[in-house]
Formats: sequence, structure tokens, C-alpha cells
Amino acid sequence: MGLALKPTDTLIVIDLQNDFCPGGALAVNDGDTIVPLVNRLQQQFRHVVLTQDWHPAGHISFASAHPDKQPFELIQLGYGPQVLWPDHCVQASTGAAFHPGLETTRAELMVRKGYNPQVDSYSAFLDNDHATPTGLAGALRERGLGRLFFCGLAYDYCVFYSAVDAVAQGFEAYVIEDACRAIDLHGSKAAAKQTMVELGVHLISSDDLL
Ligand code: VGL
Ligand code: ZN
Repeated sequence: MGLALKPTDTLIVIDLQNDFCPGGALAVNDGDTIVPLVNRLQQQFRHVVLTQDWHPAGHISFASAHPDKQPFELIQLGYGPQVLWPDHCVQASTGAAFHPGLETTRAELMVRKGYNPQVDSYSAFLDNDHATPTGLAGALRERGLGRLFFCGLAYDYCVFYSAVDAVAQGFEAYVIEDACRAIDLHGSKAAAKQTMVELGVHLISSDDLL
């Protein structure tokens, strides 16, 4: 407790999918352990949005799509730097499905991203070209939804970029840190945290809400 929630506050659960959980293609350490907490958090909110990383086979973010490249290498693409990942969250695969323990009933909106074969999309709002919107900002505004609370996977990639873009779009953004887990590649977890603080993202604990 501590933070009183308003009726328009919205919980956005980022990419809580099999491939980001232990046993998955791009497993985040302990990624599955947040599922019960995320389910409890959902009960506190009138509005819940789920996002889903949703790549076509051969996606440009896959190392396998680039000759001589290995997963976790950084390359330059037309739209900027891109980490190359193992093949993950291929559309309609088991890996792309939500973790089976995730409560999905109350989600009023599910946003899929990363479906353009040529452009990756970490953020729930904008593709990595920083130009193509997913439509989420407009959907939230049309519904009159206000403060955005983020949880899910991965803290230092899709949660981070979503929270930063939320602020850029004029939303008040909160990241529920203990309801996230990080990939932590080359110090990305600490860097993400520092940038979020600098840009005015509120970093909170689930204790503030439960
Ligand atoms: C993600 C890397 C690649 C994420 C998605 O959900 O954080 N990370 N695709
Ligand atoms: Zn991805």
C-alpha cells in the first residue's frame, strides 16, 4: 500500500511469454517467478493491457537471419543499433504464447509488436525505428486511461523502452520493479534504471500497490 490507485490507472504487462521464461528460447532468469505477483497486481487494476512479442520467422532481430552473426552481437541497421537475438516468439509458436499461469481474462487490450519482418519493436508504443506507432497510445487516450503501471519481461528491454516511450507520449509511467526480471546484457539493467530515473519514470515496488 502507499499509492492509491485511480479508476483510470492501467496495468501494462509486457511480454510474459514462454520464450522469455526458463526453458524458452530467450529465457530471462527467473522470468516465470513473477507470474503469481503479476496476477495479484492485475486484481488491483480496473484496466489491464497485455503485450506480446510476435515475430515472423526470419525476423531481422534474429541472429539466424544474418550470415556470420551470433546471438547477442550488436549490429547497425538502417534504423540504428540492433542486438541480435536467438529466434524467439515466432508467431503462433508455443514460445510466443503467454506463460500458461498468466491470468489473461481481464485484459481489455492485447498489443502485438515486432511483426514487421524488417523492424524490431521493444516498446509497446513505437517500433525500434522510433517512427512507427503500435497504436497503443491512441487506444489508451481514446479510452481516457491515465497513469500507466508496467511489469513483465524484460526489465531492461521491453519494459524499459515502453516506460520511456510512455513518458515521451505524455503519460505518467510507473515501473513495478519486483514484478519484472532483466536480461542484463552488458550492464543493460543498471543503464535502464538510470535512464528511467533521469526521464521521470517512477520506480516502485508491488508493496506500494498491494
Ligand atoms: C524482448 C529482446 C527481444 C523483451 C523482446 O520482451 O524484452 N527482448 N525481444
Ligand atoms: Zn523480440
